[in-house]
Amino acid sequence: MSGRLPVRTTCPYCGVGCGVRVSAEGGRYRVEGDTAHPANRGRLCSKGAALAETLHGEGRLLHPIVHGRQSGWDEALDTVADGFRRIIDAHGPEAVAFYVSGQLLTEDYYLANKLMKGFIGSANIDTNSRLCMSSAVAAHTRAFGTDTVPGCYEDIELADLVVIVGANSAWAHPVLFQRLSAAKQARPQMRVVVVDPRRTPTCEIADLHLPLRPGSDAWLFNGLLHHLRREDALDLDYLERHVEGFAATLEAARQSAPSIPDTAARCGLPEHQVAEFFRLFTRHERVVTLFSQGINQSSSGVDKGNAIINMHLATGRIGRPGMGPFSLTGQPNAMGGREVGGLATQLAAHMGFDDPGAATRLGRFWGSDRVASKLGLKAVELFEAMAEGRVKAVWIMGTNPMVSLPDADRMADVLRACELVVVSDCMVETETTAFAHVLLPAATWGEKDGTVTNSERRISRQRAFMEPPGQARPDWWIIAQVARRMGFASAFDYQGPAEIFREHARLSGFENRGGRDFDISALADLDDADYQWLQPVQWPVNRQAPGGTPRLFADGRFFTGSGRARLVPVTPRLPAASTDDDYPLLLNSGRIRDQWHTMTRTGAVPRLSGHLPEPSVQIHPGDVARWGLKDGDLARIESARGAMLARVRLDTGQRPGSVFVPIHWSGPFARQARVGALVAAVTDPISGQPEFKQTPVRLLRLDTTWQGFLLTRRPLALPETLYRVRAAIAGGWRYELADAGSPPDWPRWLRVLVGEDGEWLEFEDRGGAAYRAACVRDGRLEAVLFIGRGSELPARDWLLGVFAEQTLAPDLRARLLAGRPAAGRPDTGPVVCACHGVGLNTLREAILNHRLDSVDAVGSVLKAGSGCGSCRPEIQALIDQAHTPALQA
Ligand SMILES: Nc1nc2c(c(=O)[nH]1)N[C@H]1C(S)=C(S)[C@@H](COP(=O)(O)OP(=O)(O)OC[C@H]3O[C@@H](n4cnc5c(=O)[nH]c(N)nc54)[C@H](O)[C@@H]3O)O[C@H]1N2
Ligand SMILES: Nc1nc2c(c(=O)[nH]1)N[C@H]1C(S)=C(S)[C@@H](COP(=O)(O)OP(=O)(O)OC[C@H]3O[C@@H](n4cnc5c(=O)[nH]c(N)nc54)[C@H](O)[C@@H]3O)O[C@H]1N2
Ligand code: SF4
Ligand SMILES: [Mo]
Repeated sequence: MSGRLPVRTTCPYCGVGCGVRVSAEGGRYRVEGDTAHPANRGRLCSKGAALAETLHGEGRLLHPIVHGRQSGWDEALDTVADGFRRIIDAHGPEAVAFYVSGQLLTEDYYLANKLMKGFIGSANIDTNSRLCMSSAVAAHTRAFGTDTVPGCYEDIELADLVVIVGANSAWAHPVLFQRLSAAKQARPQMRVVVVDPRRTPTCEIADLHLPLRPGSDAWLFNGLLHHLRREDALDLDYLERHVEGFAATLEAARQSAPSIPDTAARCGLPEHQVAEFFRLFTRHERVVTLFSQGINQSSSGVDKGNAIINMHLATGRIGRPGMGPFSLTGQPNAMGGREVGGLATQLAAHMGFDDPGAATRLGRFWGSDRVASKLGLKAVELFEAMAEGRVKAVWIMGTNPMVSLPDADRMADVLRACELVVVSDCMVETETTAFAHVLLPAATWGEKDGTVTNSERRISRQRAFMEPPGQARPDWWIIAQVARRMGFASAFDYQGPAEIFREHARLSGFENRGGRDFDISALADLDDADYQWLQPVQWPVNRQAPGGTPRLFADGRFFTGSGRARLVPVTPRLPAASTDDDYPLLLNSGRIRDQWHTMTRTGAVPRLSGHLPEPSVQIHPGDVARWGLKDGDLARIESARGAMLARVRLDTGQRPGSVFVPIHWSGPFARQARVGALVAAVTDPISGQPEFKQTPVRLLRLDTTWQGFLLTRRPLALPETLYRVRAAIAGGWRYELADAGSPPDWPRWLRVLVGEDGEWLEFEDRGGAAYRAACVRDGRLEAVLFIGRGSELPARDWLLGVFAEQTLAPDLRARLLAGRPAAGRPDTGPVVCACHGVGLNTLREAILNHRLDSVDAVGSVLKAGSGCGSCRPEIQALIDQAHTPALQA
């Protein structure tokens, strides 16, 4: 444990950007919310609260690997530099590419962009932010002339109406959601509207939920704009002085959504809901509209973003406290990546390819005559170019495209066809590392120093507090080393991240006479100690605003040529593909509460894996019978592109006709569970962002001859089965298994896998269709296996509790193979509160028996909901159910 503790740093997960304080306690790391950080003021969600449990180092990539062999850094770096050099010499700079990530630190990102655009001379650097923020970036740029998020988190608390569109913030931006919930509790007159086809936990605080037809948002906002005009609720003075494009935009709105009934019909909503939303928006001046992937990830995502911004501009509700359009960023440094120009469509420091002087300005600053002056390939185009052999070398850093890109199955062929695939990652086993010719071990959170920028433009430090394991190195170092070996030594001669940050800050002010919003020139002269102690600050940070800037555009001046903001006429479009007889359901994909993306960090933490341990497909109860399915069945989901397997979960919150699947599972955790395999590579024509939320699919019951589950102390190399999911549990691992063939010889397999030792309790029925076994070793449960046809298998929760204990209580031994407690003994049910390990059954019982009517009342009896608070919406839903007799289970 290092002497650097305690340390203040920033959470590596979502774009809320919470400050955390890491200290040492009893030889272990302790992570808590930083009470001094303005983003979270001490709060953390379930993922942030479990960060200490991710510092175990398991599964880490510890040394470079070149063509499958362990190597030293020199050999690996030379292989990368020589490979890129050789391909550039033979085919030109457009034949190589970087594909990077909003999870890199700003300093890493700055160097990757500088190397590719500044010195290799191609703009073929794109990032997973293409899949995430690029529609919002393009919408901002069209409206404001720059990629600017105008407001700050405080605005969400100050607003009288918060509209949440295409965002499940309760799960995806939990601490921001908690801030909003607290503000609403303090000011009950505040109104919250959620616009989302499905009823999500975010709806727990909503006064109005609009479960609109998937993809129909632009009609809703166009309808609202037209309504505002009819109601005389536009700010004509503001429009006159600060906005252009007014007439055409209003005309497009009128044509597409001329009335409330028409809007309601287009959006598949009851008229009274649309009318109520329009009334709320008209009545409240202080409105913040939060939007995220339900808007961005669409083949018309840019237009939808502009339809939202249009309403704010037309009412002058921007740039002042408590109002504005607010694009929520996903990754911890999605915003920082945009600052350094990490997208193929931008240049560094918010310069653009449309500015004819930008490339030469960058050339002057960097001392290079090769700066890219034409757009590079956007993510989906980039991988297409690799498939066609136009791009022959790619360096992937901090992202897992084999899982997260659309048409994901095809990516295996694409990467196989590529001459040189370099991957920098901190983990050995991801679906992408499997394709690397050169694998470079990256340092990760806790081991590296730098900065990140959150959704409200706040730059915060990530600080190292432990040494990287093995030979892992920070990404900036790896990039600089490759650059030097490619012949750019003097431009990449950095001593550390502070020096890179100063250069980045200097560039933001370089020849910037107020024409570029991103300006942190006041930070250009920080010395190393200032950088070490840099306090969270919102850009711009310059001579006019040395303490940072919470809000932009208060003066009604924008960064367009005319200084006016632009309204953008929007003609709504449906998703690219619609359902038909073959594919009658619409697949929606997104996040769950306790997992982060492809699970490389969160997947190994038991208390984060208990909430939703398996890939699932959520479906409305009214839809299942049609497909011959019931709750708990295994299903095969098929689209025209690919297929996946998942457990069926009934959910009355689903819009009939659509299903929801989480994005998180991939090879290391589950067989055939990547939802990306089903999604077609259809993108927005402007932003290039894929349409991840609307894919026509069909659902089939997975025919199995047997199903089962296994609890073990270690991960095991199990026999191949059709369905296999691994989840971290207290004290070991849980596997869910199923297959269509004859069952393996489990009694034998189990002994091979866990060893013969110990006491074996076994039960096998005559036909071999059922087998149950438990191995007790040194007084502790070593393994438990249950195999059967499916439905007769017990719920896993009680056994999980028994497995978690260090010693097996003697009276439980007799119950083991029954898999459930003796009558009258507690069975807590699946975990809802991850902090205090409180299960669903316990909560339901307590709510009924003690007549608990608030989340706080539940907290005072069970502690549930009193930790990080991420489960509070779910507890509220249970309370609501208990008080609505028809819904009681
Ligand atoms: N727990 C957790 N949190 C995360 C992440 C994570 O992996 N795990 N990832 C982070 C990242 S990178 C991102 S980008 C953010 C994403 O944050 P969010 O965008 O909030 O999350 P998603 O679950 O992708 O999708 C948001 C919602 O869009 C809805 N939606 C689908 N189609 C439509 C539509 O046509 N119209 C409307 N209005 N809504 C629609 C979905 O039903 C879903 O509830 O989360 C960040 N936070
Ligand atoms: N179907 C569907 N697909 C989606 C989405 C969706 O909603 N639906 N959402 C999209 C969105 S918004 C996003 S942001 C993407 C996310 O998708 P990805 O970016 O592919 O997912 P991650 O698992 O976050 O990948 C990060 C990788 O970086 C590694 N890593 C962690 N720290 C470091 C580090 O410091 N340095 C380096 N070099 N590596 C590191 C991790 O081990 C991991 O392998 O998925 C997109 N794909
Ligand atoms: S809300 Fe949770 S995941 Fe997001 S930054 Fe804060 S603690 Fe991390
Ligand atoms: Mo994202």
